[in-house]
Amino acid sequence: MVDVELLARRLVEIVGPAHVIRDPEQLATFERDWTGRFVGVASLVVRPGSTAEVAQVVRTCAELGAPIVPQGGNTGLVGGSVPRSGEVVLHLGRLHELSDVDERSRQLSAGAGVTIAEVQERARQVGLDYPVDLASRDSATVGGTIATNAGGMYVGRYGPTRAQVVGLEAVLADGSVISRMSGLIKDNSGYDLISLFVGSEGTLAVVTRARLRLVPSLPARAVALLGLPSLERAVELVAVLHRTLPTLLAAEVFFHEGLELVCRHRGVRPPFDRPARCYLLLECGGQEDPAPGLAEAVADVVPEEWALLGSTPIERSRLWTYRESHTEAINAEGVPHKLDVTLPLAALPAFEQEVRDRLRRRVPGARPILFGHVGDGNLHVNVLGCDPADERVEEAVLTLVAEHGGSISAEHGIGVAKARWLHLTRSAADIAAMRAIKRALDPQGILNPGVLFPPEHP
Ligand code: 2HG
Ligand code: ZN
Repeated sequence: MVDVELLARRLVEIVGPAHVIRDPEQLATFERDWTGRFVGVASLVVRPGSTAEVAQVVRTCAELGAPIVPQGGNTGLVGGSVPRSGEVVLHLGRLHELSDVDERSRQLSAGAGVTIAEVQERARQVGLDYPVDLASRDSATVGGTIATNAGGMYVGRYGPTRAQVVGLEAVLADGSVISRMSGLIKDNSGYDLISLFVGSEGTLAVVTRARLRLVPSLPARAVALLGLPSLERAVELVAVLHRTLPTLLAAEVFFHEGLELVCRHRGVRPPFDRPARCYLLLECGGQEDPAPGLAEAVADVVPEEWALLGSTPIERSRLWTYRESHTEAINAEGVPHKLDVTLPLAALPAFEQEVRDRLRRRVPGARPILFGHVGDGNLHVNVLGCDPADERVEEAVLTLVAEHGGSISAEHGIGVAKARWLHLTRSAADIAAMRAIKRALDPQGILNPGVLFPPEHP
């Protein structure tokens, strides 16, 4: 048993009384995830203000055997950033330093608590951009997006978070600090710990700072929204457009049932006079206006009445709203099951049909709402209408993913939500190797227990 009184006293000595939270009312916001599906109890929340303080906090927790749940913007969707049963929540929000952009290397350094929107804004001041972009940009943090290897809208063009992280500072489970912040693009001196820690979901180390690669900004943008008869047609079109439209940055998909929800929730009119089965949103970017090229490419592939073009910022954001508002519109209806999965593109259309059938048959009342990043084969299968604890939903969806050769997590991570199903798309040898790494770096198992791996001896 952890002596919480002693732990709290020791942590107050490190960070000061203002940054150790124990009041139940204040704790509540740290104990619940954004969807409301994952709610737990924290013994306390500690908010260190520097890497040195994080190191001391982790060392103290290790000494007293107190498990830790690192937390950033708490926008994760797999329950990986909220406590389960009395852990210490290590909140990284005060690590808020953001460097100027080094224009020679096109890089900047950011503390774990800096938001993605703040990184983007700093980059844009000098004609660059941070290419990880997601609807939760104003709350999601550098540390959290690194822990989950977040993807977002522009992965097809720029890769996920892992591709942007050129340096990292992290605190290991014994309180030692690893700092590789020089931002060297070429550096083959031993194991690539940076890549290993990105996407490790707080189970191997606590990320405190990162060196991030920036890309030239593409200020001229254009968006098109197409109404299509099927996901199969969307997949075909995206394959063609990748060849013929070099300015293509994003290819997003949603369906009739999600659009209805969004229109109701946001009070907006549907984009077309008649509903389509599937909607494909395309975004192009360049130094010069990509709208004429996009319009021409679209005109070649869909009838005029099923295409809308947005070139002004207002028109573009109106079209993006249909896609970006899915998450909040779904949450406004109830607590969803969220299954972020990825499939080989050839299997995506069959999966989309079968997952609806399978859910209907196996989980009466299930209301699937699908959307995602079609260019990456990444669908977000959201399911309303079932008890949040009803794991038949996960079972039905994730086994189908495995049957089609996909992965049970594309960009949100495994968290606690999917740990039980890791074996579906990772072999026994693979899981044993991952467990060996976990044991080597965190022998006491204090970093984010319950996340990623199922219990070894259930
Ligand atoms: C998105 O693509 C995010 O909008 C959230 O990854 C997905 O809410 C979801 O399931
Ligand atoms: Zn997504």
